[in-house]
Amino acid sequence: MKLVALAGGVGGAKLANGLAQILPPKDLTIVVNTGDDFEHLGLYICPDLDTVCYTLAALANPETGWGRAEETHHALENIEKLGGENWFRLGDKDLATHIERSRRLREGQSLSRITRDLCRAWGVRPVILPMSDDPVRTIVDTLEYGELPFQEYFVQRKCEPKVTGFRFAGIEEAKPAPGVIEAISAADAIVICPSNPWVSINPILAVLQLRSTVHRPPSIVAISPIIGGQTVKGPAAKMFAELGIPPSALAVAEHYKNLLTGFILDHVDATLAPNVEHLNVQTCVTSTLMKTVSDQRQLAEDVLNFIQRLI
Ligand code: FO1
Repeated sequence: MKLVALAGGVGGAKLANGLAQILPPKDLTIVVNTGDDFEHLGLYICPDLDTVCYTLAALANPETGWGRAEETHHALENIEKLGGENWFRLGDKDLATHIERSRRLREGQSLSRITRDLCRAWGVRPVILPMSDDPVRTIVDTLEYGELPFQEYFVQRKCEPKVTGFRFAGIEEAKPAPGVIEAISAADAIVICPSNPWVSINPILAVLQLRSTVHRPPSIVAISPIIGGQTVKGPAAKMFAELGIPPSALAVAEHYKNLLTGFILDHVDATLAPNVEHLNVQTCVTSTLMKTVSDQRQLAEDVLNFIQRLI
């Protein structure tokens, strides 16, 4: 079975890693959000791409889910001593990625090609593609400060401002990266990973424009990032609430309802399954919490079995 997984952030990376444990590398393409990318300390940082790549390379920091394992912060500590910015925690090993990627981007190489080469160096075998080689920037509209660039909202202000909306600067001009539409056209299904629907998946969907760019979109299955009304990590539930939508797995299914063939929700939310089915979306109830690599693999197996039943 050929799959395309849409991912961003730690939850997406975990399920992508589970899928990578099961599927042959040639059958898995992971398309990653780049709306979180930004320039910082003169470097081009791609947090979601790096989180997915590090996770699949078994290099990710197990406590945070982002950044590198066994990391040190000597460079950042010294930047701080010089009066530089230290709010975005860039470790020494991680900095090597940003320095090398920034150098190659300045030479005119594309983000997708650089990502391919970095993955090769890290021994990552499934294809990992940025959603686009063109710059897209997520801007969070907030009650207190108006529009904030994503990382200023997320890291610097710790997701505390109240969200009133989102904008993806550059989205009109952004084309899907080379290989993305081809992978989707050849896929049996698209898996929308349990990533933040507003800021991780919406930018990818906005770039893909599935209905107009893909002749016959494959089955689409989403996994709820909201369990029992709460997100495992990150501000997705807070965002739903601030936008006036009670956060729940049902709210996630409604968010994607025009796209979905199937929806996977946790046992905790089993009572919501009939409401999701009323949206004309088939459901699968299972354990969606991924605390260990074996949980990632188990959820990936459940996703694949569910898709087999749908296609
Ligand atoms: N998240 C934080 O909450 N604080 C940080 O200092 C931080 C640094 C960081 C460095 C590199 C990287 O690849 C990711 C990093 N993240 C940090 C995570 C990241 O900003 C967010 O998880 C994503 O953008 C949201 O998916």
